[in-house]
Amino acid sequence: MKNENLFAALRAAFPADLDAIAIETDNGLNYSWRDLDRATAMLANLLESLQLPAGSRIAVQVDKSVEALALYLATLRAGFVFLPLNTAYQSAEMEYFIGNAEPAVVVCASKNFGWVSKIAFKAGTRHVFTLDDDRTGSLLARAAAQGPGSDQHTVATRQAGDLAAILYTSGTTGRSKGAMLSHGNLLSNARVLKDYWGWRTPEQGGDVLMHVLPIFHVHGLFVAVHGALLNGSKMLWFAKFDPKRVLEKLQQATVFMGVPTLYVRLLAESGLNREAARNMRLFISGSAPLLIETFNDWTARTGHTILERYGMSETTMLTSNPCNADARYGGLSERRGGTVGFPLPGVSLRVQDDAGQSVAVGAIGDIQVKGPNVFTGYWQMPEKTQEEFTADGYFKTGDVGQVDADGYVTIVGRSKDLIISGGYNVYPAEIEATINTLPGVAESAVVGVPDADFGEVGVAVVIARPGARVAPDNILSELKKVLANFKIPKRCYVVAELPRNTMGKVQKNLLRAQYQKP
Ligand code: MLC
Ligand code: AMP
Repeated sequence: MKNENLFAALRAAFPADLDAIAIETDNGLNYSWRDLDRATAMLANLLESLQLPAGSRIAVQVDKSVEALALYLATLRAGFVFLPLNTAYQSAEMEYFIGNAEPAVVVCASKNFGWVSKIAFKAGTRHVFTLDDDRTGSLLARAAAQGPGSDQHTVATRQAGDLAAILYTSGTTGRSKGAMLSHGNLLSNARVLKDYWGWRTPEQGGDVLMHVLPIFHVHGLFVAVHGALLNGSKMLWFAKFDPKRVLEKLQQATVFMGVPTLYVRLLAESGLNREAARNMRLFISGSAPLLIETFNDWTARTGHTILERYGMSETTMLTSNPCNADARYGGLSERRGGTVGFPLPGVSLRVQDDAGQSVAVGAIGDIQVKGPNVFTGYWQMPEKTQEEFTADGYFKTGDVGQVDADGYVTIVGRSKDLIISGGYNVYPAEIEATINTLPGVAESAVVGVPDADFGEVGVAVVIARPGARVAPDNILSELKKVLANFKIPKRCYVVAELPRNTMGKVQKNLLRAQYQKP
């Protein structure tokens, strides 16, 4: 039987010289391709030795490190299902994810072992390991203790439809949903992007990816990592985004991927100029709207045109501005600011009105997509899955947009009530529900307002119960105790009433306009 395991394809793309450097870290460590092969083999052997049931989830909440990346690759290699979790998640959030996904293995930072293991064991998890960003922790100790031969491992055979990863995305109502992505979803998208973004072969001079994003979301984990590995390209690995460090090393890179906030922060550095970017081939932006000013300023300062693309956890990448001339669109090669480019090869994208009819060219409607990259459904939520697909199999993205006569897609808004802050999704419904449990609070509304750094940030507007005294600062400090830090509204107001329409629904557009400026 053909092995359609994503790791098998990534491993096959390793260069012939396994002693060449695959990853160079920000703190001066070099990992060869052989190191990656051995580390993933050892971790895959460890996972297999645990005698886990088929399809077991391996939930991981650890700081970014090459070993954390190896754990992801080892999970694929052994044929289990990877479940990455944002390091900002706090205990109530973790309790939900672990309770919902019922992972067989949980890996966490040793500083969090106490509370994470308590949650995990309560949820029936059999194994909890630790992994720290300084190459320590019980996971690596156990892997190292396996003895001779443990650095050899035959990649588990998996079919394209088998599950490779679950990514939790918050819901506009209710709790987060786990998007199930298969080996085929991830590999098909990685192959399309390798071609579409013109990753260079060694004969063409090769590429070097500067990797600065977290590895618990689609952008850093799939788009960036798969891109480099499938091309056998070296990565310059940064544990955290630091614009000064990026500029120091930029001349050693050819490809950079970031959310718009990273571009805004780099533009604030005087060292960003043509010279710093002279060896670069491609700057890619996504996960949130890139302002046209950022797009234009970048070109003026570096001489490079940012390539903006659009994707989601449920679908990985959907559209992209062209890297080279796109024969499907009359040979157009222009990267148009404010647009997210063309549907990627293999992706069908349509824009529909409320009646379920496709709209005219240039008209605005709901973006729906279909393709080999589109996820298989939400983990144990068949009804939610059904709700999000049309009868003819298109996924409803919740994004609102238009396609122009040349084929460029523009996202103009969202039908889902969602704030995207610095590339992270924040769901007002979740924040409002948490605020509403606080003493003295009658009701609340959270809206997104423009922000120069994060693109958009949350603002909370709260109504107190009759006779209760509620202080905005207290609300924010209470939220900090239970929610990931990036979800905390940047401002909070306590007011007498919320604007409502005739149906009694809060008019968030009015709140957005009113609280746009501090
Ligand atoms: C950090 N903070 C944020 C924030 N990140 N606030 C709002 N939005 C954010 N994104 C706040 C913290 O709460 C904290 O506040 C303070 O900033 C400092 O925290 P930090 O962790 O030191 O921040 P920093 O390192 O500066 O992080 C900023 C960032 C980071 C932009 C580098 O947010 C980031 O890496 N974003 C990328 C997210 C990403 O990879 N998205 C891809 C999703 S995939 P306080 O008050 O506690 O001090 C996807 C699909 C697709 O969407 O298409 O790609
Ligand atoms: P996530 O659920 O974290 O995967 O976020 C996916 C959402 O991010 C999409 O549905 C879009 O709303 C948004 N998004 C991703 N890329 C872009 C982009 N280039 N421009 C605007 N929005 C984007």
